[in-house]
Amino acid sequence: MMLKILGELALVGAIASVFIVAAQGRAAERAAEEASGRDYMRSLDEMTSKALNRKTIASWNYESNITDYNEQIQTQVFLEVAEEQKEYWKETMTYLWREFEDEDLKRMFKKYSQLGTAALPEDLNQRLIQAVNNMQATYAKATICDYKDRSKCDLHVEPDVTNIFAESQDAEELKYTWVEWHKAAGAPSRGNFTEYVQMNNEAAKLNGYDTAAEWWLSEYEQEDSEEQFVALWRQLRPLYRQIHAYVRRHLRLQYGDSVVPARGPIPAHLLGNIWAQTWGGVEKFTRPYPDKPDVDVTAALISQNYTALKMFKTAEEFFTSLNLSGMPDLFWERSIIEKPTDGRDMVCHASAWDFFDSEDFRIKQCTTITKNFFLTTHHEMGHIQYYLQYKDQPVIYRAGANPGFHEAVGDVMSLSVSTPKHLRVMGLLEDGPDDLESNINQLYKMGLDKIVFLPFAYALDLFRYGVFRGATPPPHYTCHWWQLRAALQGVQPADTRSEQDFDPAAKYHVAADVEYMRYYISYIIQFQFHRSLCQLAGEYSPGDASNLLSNCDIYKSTAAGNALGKMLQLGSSKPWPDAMEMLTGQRKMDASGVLEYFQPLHDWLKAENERTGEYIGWEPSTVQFCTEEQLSLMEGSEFKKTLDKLNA
Ligand code: X8Z
Ligand code: ZN
Repeated sequence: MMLKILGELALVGAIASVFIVAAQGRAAERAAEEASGRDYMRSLDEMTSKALNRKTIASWNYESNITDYNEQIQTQVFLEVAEEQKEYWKETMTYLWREFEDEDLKRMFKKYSQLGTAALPEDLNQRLIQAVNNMQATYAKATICDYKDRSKCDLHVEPDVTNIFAESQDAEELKYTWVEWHKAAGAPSRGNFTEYVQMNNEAAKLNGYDTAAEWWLSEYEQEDSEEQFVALWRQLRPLYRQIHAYVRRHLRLQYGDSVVPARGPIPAHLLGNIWAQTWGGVEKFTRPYPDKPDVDVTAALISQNYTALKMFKTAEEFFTSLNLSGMPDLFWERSIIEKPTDGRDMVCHASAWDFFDSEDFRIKQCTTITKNFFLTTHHEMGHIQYYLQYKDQPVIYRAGANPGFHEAVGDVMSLSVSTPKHLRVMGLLEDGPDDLESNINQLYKMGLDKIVFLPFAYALDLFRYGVFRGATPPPHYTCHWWQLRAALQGVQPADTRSEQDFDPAAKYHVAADVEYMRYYISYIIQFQFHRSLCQLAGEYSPGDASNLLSNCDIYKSTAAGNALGKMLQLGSSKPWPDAMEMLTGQRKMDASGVLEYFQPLHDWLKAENERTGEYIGWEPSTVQFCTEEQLSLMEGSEFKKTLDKLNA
């Protein structure tokens, strides 16, 4: 008996060791595969760096000088690089990377397993490139005639249309300019946009997504991103409705009841910006306390002989004061910081470029000497700062923790730069009272930039999600676009619209295929970042009423700069909640930063709107943008469900 047991035990032992040996063999195989994956990843990343460098050079050459030749070269380079990437991708997919132990290596493989638009067959990729180039060129070249001098027909969006909207208070001139700009820049791109949507959706499918909407959303790495976006909007809406009602009342006083209906959406041409995305242009005649000294930074910049270069150097100094990086020599050599005067066509919309060689970083911007461009310069330099901080990461990680993070860096600087405290340090603002009324004026000014932007940004990409998903087909573009803008922003078009128009493409990011939810996210998380940086700088402690968040200036705080730099260095190597937690201790996007910042203004607006009896919210638009037929088709549709969710 004993012998039998011993014999059985020996047998079990023998079988076990066979298993162990086999398992050890597999583990060794896996380790070898993982090691080879690691080597492969190094060469893939090097190839990608060269490929992205080639593409970026070709794009820069085209966008800074729009000619047929430069377009042809750009298309050719894009197609060649796509073929190269396709070949690499096939090899990438032979690795069993999902079984790798090294989480970081897995993350890189996962990112590389998405081929992007290179997944398209060459002919479709070419159609996609062509459609975007056509829209981009239409936008960049669009010109309109002057309202007063109709023989002067070379007005571009930058600086001409922008200036008219910032300065004119002639409702007829504004309406005319609004209509003409949308005619010149929007309508001609309708067909190209439809083509772009089809090709982009094809690419999305080849990358494993239902539509390009899910593809764009994947950048936020969360299952429930869309629910988060709508929840954030519900938190912000009460504040928005107060500032909306307040501004509408003042516009009514300025332009009369017949131009601005008492309970209606605000006509979009009266808000000081061609897209009604920020409303700083109406600040001068809507200020809460008009008798308090005006804070006119544009006038100070001009009188102090600021140039584009001086604005850039000033912005750079803010970053270096935080112990962050200065701009490298190549940046100063190769950036374009003013509109060229040689008559060439160029994409003027400000942008910051990473050439993926860890050396070449540039900004392209048609700077004029205004407060807005002073802040935009900080915004763009924030992108370059991010590039510089993560330049030693593998190429696949040289991106923001999510797209909103990238947009937030420079804006965080601007939040400090815009404070009266900082402007005084800079000599851009004279000494003035530091009382409650001046403070409300200041917060109001910020609100016209920050609060009112949120529903604009949100509407823009809800529109494109709907188009990508087929809920908004081409015959309903205009109707749905204005339904969304009316629902979210409470604005209405300057004049009747029809499906002959295509107003979304009169906005740069639609014409240029730039995802826009990033700005919605940025305008929320930048206040979370600002709050944390201000605490690190010893400039703010929550609950201390004598130290408002809106008065904090992090200038010269190396504690703040070092903390921000650490987060930026991660690039996209970790999921964004990890990056956010490093700086803020929070793992969620959260509107409480915005709400805390604007609390005194919110209270003031509520009291003021109550005092004047202003209606809060808005009734349906009186300007027509949908036909009866379109409205009846909308009942019970997917699009209607989106609208209902927003209004809930
Ligand atoms: O496009 C920009 C930047 C370049 S990333 C100038 N912004 C958005 C816009 O102009 O619509 C910055 C704020 C919103
Ligand atoms: Zn940006």
